[in-house]
Amino acid sequence: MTVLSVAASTLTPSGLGRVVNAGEASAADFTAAAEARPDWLPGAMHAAHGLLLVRGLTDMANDAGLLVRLSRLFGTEVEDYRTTLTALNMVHPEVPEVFIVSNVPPVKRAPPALPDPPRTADGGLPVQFPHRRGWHTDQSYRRPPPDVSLFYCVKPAPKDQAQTLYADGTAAYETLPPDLKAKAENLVGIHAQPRTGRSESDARSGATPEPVEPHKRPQRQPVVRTHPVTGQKSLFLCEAGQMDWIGGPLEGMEQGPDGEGAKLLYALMSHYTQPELVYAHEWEAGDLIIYDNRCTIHSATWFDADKHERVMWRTTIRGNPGAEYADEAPSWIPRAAE
Ligand SMILES: O=C(O)CCC(=O)C(=O)O
Ligand SMILES: [Fe+2]
Repeated sequence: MTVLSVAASTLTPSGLGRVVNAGEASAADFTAAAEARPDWLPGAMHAAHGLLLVRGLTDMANDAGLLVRLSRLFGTEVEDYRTTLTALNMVHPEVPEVFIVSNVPPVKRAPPALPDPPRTADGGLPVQFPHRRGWHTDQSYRRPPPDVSLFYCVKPAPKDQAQTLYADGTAAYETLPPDLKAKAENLVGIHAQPRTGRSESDARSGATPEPVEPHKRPQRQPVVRTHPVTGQKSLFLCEAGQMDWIGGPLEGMEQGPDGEGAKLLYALMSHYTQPELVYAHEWEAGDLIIYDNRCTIHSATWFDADKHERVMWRTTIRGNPGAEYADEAPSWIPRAAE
């Protein structure tokens, strides 16, 4: 029998992340054990500020359907990427709920650039914004945004490359200095889909923004979200890559990359990603990370994509975004009249 248990210690001193012990269980047995106690994994995730690590599920790589079964424990709707205008070369050919993050064809996604300089002054991996870029919560340019993502390692890059970094939004909110907390409290972020003409370089080019189809338009999101299950408040923000640099990034504040809105966003992001709040995961084949997009952010790191192949599978799950989004139609699905 597979016994599910979770480590006592957290992955950051701030309380983010716990390791789930899968023992010697096969991926199928682990999945069946989790399904037999459907509240257990979600409960463990909530108790760890929205992050769980399961190691050793190597044989899940032979059955992507198991990742979808585990995903269903975290919400009613596991995204079917064939129905969400996702480029099909990034979708698993047999299991369309699985999005593939890889430098291998047909996906051919390039890793992010190395930070400048590549290491911190004491030789460590840079994690804090703005030294580290790319921090985001998945699909924050959609309303409602997804609740949870599962991220599974089929083929890792070598150690010391292609880590994924996770930051603790709950602790980030709790530890905000009073002046920043007061400013953040009722703030609204404006999030934009990449490659819709709203990026920082688009804003700096001075070109007139192209009209965006309604289902690709920027979306408003509260900067402080109250988690619908735990009731805890957390920061909900991305840095440059998923914000609207033409009409935002923060509603009601001076717009554009040099405005007062950008300054406040960057102060909040730098606080959010301080090393005490960040867990850097070195991937091994068979690792699964479950992360709650409502209360964490993450960032990919560089690897040498000319020398190494990396293959990761991701699912995104919706169903409980909180009262803020009650009864909203999905913003990203074109409607008949459009
Ligand atoms: O490749 C990574 O480590 C992270 C990718 C990512 O952010 C995502 O797929 O949502
Ligand atoms: Fe992501």
